[in-house]
Amino acid sequence: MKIDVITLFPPLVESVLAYGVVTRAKDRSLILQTWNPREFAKNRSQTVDDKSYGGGPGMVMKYQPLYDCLQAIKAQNQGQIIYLSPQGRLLNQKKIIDWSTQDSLILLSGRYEGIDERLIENCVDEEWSLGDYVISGGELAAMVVIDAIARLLPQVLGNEDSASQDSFMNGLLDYPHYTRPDVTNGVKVPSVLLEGNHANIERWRIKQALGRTWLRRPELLDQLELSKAEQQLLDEFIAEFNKQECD
Ligand code: 9D3
Repeated sequence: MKIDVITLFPPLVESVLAYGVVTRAKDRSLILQTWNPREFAKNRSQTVDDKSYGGGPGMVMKYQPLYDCLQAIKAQNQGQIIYLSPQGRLLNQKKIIDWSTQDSLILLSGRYEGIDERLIENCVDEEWSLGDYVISGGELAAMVVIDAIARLLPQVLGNEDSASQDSFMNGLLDYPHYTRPDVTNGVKVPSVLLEGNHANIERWRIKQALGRTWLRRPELLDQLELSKAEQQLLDEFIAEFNKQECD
């Protein structure tokens, strides 16, 4: 997969390749290329921003350098143009999975107050946000997208990895995890995990995943169609939770 990123800070976006899953981007046939719109600015000072029509604080990214940069990319990448912005739809794993199956993508990272609206109307296919909080530009958002996609790409060589067992792959939060020792500061690991009965362990994990989703992210449950067995495990969790509350 090829990902082209338009950014005023190429080294920032490229630093996503320095750690973790994306380090081995090549093993996952991921090719990352950054493009600086400043190199497409026509005036001598290579200006990429200007004042906002209508006034007010903050600068806006100019149309022309971004447009010319996009035309150069489009000569070699026909993928969707994704603008990362606070005005976008809330990004989710379903969208990441969709993107991970594409041959190529173009990510557009904004700075300042954002980009000239006409570029969004003319050139942008989709606009996506990380969430309802403010970061200072689209680069970190692009890096999040790159990381999330990279870990889903099949490794050309090497071990099967855990991505397919992910939390969110099934629409639920993950169950709790424990490792040695079996007691820390007097707190024991749940005994079912030490007993070696794999059917019981699986049931406990599903129950915890359902229960934690019910407690912390109930809106995720609304989007799911639980099986009879899952509904029963959740009912057990809720009953035990309510009992605990009364104690
Ligand atoms: C005057 C209002 N502006 C500052 C509070 C709005 C604003 C402009 C540009 C807020 C943030 C940004 C830069 N943010 C991004 O480019 C961005 C982002 C984000 O801030 N939050 C969540 N997801 C994303 S994706 C890109």
